[in-house]
Amino acid sequence: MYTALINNNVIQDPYYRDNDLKYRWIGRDDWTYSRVFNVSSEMMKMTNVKLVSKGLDTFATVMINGHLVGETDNMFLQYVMDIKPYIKEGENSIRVLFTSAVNQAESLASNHSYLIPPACPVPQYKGECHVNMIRKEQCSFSWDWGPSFPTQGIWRDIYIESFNTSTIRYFTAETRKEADGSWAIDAEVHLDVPYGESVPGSIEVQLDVTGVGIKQNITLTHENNKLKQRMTINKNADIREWWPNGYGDQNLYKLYAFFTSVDGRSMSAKKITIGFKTVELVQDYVSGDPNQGRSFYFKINGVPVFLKGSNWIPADSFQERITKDRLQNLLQSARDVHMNSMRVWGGGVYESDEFYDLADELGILIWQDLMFGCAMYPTNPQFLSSVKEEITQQVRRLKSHASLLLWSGNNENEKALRQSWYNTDVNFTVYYNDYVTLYHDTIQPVVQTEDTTHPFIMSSPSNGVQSLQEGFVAKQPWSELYGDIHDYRYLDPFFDSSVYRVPRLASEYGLQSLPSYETLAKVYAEDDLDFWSDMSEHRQHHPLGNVQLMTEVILYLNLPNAPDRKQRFKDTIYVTQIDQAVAIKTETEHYRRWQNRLDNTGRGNTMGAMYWQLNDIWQAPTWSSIEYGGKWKMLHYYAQHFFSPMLISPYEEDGEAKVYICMDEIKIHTERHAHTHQIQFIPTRHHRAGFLFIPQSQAHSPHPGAQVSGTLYVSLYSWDNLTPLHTWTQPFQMNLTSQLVFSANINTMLQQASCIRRQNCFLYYHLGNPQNGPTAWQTLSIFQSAIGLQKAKIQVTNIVTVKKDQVYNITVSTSAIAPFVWLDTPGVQGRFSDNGFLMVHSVRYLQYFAWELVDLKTLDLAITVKSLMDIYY
Ligand code: BMA
Repeated sequence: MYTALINNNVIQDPYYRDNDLKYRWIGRDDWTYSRVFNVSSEMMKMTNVKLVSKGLDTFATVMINGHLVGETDNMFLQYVMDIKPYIKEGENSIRVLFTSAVNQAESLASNHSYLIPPACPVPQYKGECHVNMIRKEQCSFSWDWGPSFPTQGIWRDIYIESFNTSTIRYFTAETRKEADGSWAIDAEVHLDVPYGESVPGSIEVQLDVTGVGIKQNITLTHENNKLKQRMTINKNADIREWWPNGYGDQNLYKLYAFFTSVDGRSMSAKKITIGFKTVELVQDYVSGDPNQGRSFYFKINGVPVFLKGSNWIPADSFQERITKDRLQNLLQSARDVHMNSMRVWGGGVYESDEFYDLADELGILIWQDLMFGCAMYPTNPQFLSSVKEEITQQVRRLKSHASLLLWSGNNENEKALRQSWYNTDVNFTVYYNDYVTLYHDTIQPVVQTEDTTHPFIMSSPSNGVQSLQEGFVAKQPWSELYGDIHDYRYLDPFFDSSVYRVPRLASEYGLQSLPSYETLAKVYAEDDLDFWSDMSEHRQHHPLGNVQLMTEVILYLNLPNAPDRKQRFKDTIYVTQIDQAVAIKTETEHYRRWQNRLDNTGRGNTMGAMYWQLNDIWQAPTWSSIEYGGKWKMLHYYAQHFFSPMLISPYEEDGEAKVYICMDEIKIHTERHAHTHQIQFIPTRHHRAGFLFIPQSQAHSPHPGAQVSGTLYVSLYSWDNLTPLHTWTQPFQMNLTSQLVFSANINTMLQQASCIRRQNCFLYYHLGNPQNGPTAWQTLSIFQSAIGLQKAKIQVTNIVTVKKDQVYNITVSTSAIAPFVWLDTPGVQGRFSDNGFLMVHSVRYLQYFAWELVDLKTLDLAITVKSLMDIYY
């Protein structure tokens, strides 16, 4: 109803300033939608006429021509209502009367015999209470990165459907690899057959590959309304596997289902897109000692995949504004920085079909949370039956997607219960029983009956099978030895990898930053554009968030001191983005380095790094790497490097500079007609710079990588000179996906290079050509104490069109070493090939990719550039 009010000029942009507070009344009021529609005589002749609502948010009464046809209370359900008795040929009316979700939640809470906590969000969220009592997007009542807009309305398609005796309601498929290497499809066709009907007919399922299909005669009744059929596929058929981004192609196939009744009165068809892949969640003991815990990693088509990804939140408070273009831009941005996975977080919504279609096409594995997050939930019969229906429908809708990786029962509720975040310890048993009733007794059986190919975990974070063994709520669901972890540290030296934990898989970790000035200026008034303004405080929902942000800055950098207030705000935004980028880079690389190592307590074999959070719901300080509107923060550019298939990862330990190389881009060639497929490495763009590739040996467990040899160049620079003081070379040979290739005492290196002290120098690494191969750099002190940095004069010296109005080559030059070179194009939408980088050469060649057509002159005028020393006056 907010967008309806915007479109009718009743309200302003709800995102503007503190309009979220001014418009509180909207969510507390009731809203009714009505219209007239026509019914044709053909439709009237059909035996069944139904109103199908793919999404009503949330408490609605549906009236047709003044008759009640149905009531709803779950935003995530599809409702099918019989309207035949109430319609007539010609003009009809429909009214959908919504009641306030805020009021409903309130009254459900007050009628419940005990408190289901948390009652309300913390005051900083400026939100509404008791959202856990209702089946609605949990963050629509506010979150620590988002406003409270408790929407009401018709948020997905609504239409009238007519048929005679039956129609296909759900069509799903599971792909399965047989022992002999051939594929099979388990197809399921569910039909809607009214009581009392008995419909003889046939169901046909057909793959868009010649010769793969089945036809089955069946007599349908209300009780016997589905066909479940295995289709085996001849080994010679042209079937190619679906792979996540970086591991091979995203081969997709169309699967069709047709129903035809013998009397010809009913015909129905549905199409889905599927991919051939297998998923295995491996949870084996990591050593002979069971106290050292279990692994937690995924094999896709038998290949262990290190999950490189992030967390997805709803892309807007108003779901109807999320267009396919916006989804495409966000998911393409994820793919462009080498992500192979994404977690659809449990406090939002089960995303749209378009979202999962894009994930299929782009090779993004989806870790699908069920929509329960950061709360306890009720277990009264009405709630449970609604949940059961919700999970059934959503699993049927999503399970056939090639991109689906995993079902996960909830976000952080196991950990919250164990640590009594919401004071549940006052009556632990009650809340524990509710937990087990909901996730173990109700949800798990539904997921596992409806989908036999994708793994299910009860919570994230959890200890996986160990949580189950410990009664579904582990003693330490945050353990490094089992399952996944969520880990946040706001006051640690984020640039030092020794502060981070060594888990099996990190599915959440993050740090905040501010979005760009350009993005904030759209919703801030002139006077708000200051880090310490009331508006900046208003939009910071994370308690003490802004103070933490400043504390983090002074751990690493000097504060910007521009005399001009606006400039200082711009520079402050820039430093928060630097911190966030450096922190998440440090932590992610730390996880990648632990891929093939175990320490003597059993920690290690880390197989996933999914930072919090990819996208934003509005313009505010948050953990996102992409701003509301799509603009990349510095972190997103950094992700391109720290998720690179070929990573040079330096860090310091015990006075030594240590360098790992991590590799995981494996190109798979499937021999089309062979019984087994062969895995080979082929050179990719990074690898042309003088690498020798040797066929992989599968012998190295658990995560075999390439055998690659090459040379690492290690240069020591002083901050005041573009020519390195000294360069060492280190030949290496990789046998694993992640391996230590260089280690040297820093003091010795400083001596050899004749650098006076750490503060004056830094290390720079590359393999082959530093303009297009992987590079890395490592400071030897924090920037506050760095000596010798000059105010670099950086210029864009040349812009050349590559593709008219869309792609440009850009040359940047510098007069001195420049950290965190930041190019921006205020007013023009697009991205650079790289940004936020350290400039160690006098020239750097980049590309600009425009997201809307822009001519050369406009782009040239728009480009701004700055680097670290520019913020000090
Ligand atoms: C985790 C998430 C979110 C939250 C984020 C940042 O707890 O699951 O609930 O937004 O951390 O605080």
